[in-house]
Amino acid sequence: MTAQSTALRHGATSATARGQVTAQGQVTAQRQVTAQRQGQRRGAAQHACRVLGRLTLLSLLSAVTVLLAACTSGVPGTPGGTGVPTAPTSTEPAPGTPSSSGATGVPSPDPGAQPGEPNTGPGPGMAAGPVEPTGEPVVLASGLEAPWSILRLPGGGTLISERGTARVRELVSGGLRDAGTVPGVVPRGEGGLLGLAYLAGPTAASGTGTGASSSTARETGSGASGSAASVEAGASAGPGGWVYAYFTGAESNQIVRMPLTGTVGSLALGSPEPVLSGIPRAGNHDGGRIRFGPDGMLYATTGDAGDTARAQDLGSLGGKILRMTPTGTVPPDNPFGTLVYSYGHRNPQGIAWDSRGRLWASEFGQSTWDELNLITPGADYGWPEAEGIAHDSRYTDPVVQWRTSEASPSGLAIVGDTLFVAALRGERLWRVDSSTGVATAWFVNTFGRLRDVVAGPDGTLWFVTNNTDGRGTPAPGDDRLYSVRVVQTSPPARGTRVAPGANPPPATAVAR
Ligand SMILES: [Ca+2]
Repeated sequence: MTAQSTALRHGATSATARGQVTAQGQVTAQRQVTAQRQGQRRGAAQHACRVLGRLTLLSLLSAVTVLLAACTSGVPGTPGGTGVPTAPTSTEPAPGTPSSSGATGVPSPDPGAQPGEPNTGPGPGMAAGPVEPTGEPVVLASGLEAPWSILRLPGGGTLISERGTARVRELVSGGLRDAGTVPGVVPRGEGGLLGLAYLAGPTAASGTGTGASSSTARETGSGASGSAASVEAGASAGPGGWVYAYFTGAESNQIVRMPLTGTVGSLALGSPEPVLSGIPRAGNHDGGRIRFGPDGMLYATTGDAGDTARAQDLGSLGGKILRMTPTGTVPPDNPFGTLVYSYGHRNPQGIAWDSRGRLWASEFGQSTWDELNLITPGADYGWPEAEGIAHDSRYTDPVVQWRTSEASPSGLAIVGDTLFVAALRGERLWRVDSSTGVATAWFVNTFGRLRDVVAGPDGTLWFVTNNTDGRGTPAPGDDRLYSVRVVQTSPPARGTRVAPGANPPPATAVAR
């Protein structure tokens, strides 16, 4: 909405400017004709002043002095003093002036940020504003084994991680193929190959760019959106860049990155290089979502790995949201001078930014409340002292909380400014209006456990089931990747609208 209205304002300003240019051009032409007729090369102001001067000589001598004095204040030779009436000064805000619309009263951690990934923001042809699913989801792929993360590449192509097999599958026409297997993955419990992220930029292995060493990506990597153009320009040679993976290794949870080689339809992964290790691992609470922010930094959600004290320990990488450079170093503006961006988390597994650059995260609660949090740097989200909304000034409360039986929220996507949360135990897709905090449930008990959700192409939303992870009841062909269309929500039904077709009526979550 803000971007659109800003664009409209700029468009109107440009139109006004063009009108001024046209008017000035006409006046200039008239002036030239007059000058030719008189055989003189002088400006319109001079001419006008002379005419006025002649008139006054024939009539009122006392008025002559006043009029000529006024004319001489704008004679040719003075910069800008052409005698053409000056257009009124525009009262429109300058480009880049923030709009006051859409405010929720929550400060932005990065007001100057722009949406960073291709799967944020409304799809092509879709107006800004709240959106919701419409129609029946269609199957894009089946036969996945405990899929965990859907990664849509900016220039086309989709990769999906499998938790237990450590494979990265590529979505191709008619099914799936293997793009590679991440070495060193030691699956156990909730651990295994988890989140994927993408960074455009030159790598030694991909052969893109100028063939610079892999460390060059540190300087050139500026987030997915900033590099999308270079990806498209090199589409014939393949997307190149890096695929990042968060996985459970023998000793710890870790993040590596692998050069992405090949072209869409035959993508492959090169040898991994380490980005970060030492994140506590366990059978449960391994976090695992990674994503590049609009600031070009890599964010990772980590769990407490079964030791609740880690969440409040600023010296531990567990129970945190981490922020790092593309090579895993500490950005100079992190709140504690470490990789810790926020703390007091139990097991966050979803992360996404809205159009204002605000970071949202989904989090598994213990036994009472699951959470959707708005993340600000340095804030304490309460675990293990608080679960859900605590009204304790020491902790930042969630914006939305759900009963754990209705959620167990993993992947998080933002389309426009509408949030979608993939719920495992709740077996549904939660839709949250970021401006009101109202949550509605979709596809309840329809497709089983949902692990991840991302914005798809052309006004669609993609989500993947997670029925083969040992905790679900897989149907033949599970797990599946689905696509469903999203459309603008029709007011005033927002938040209470019932999905069409066979979808069960949505339930409203407890929202603050
Ligand atoms: Ca909390």
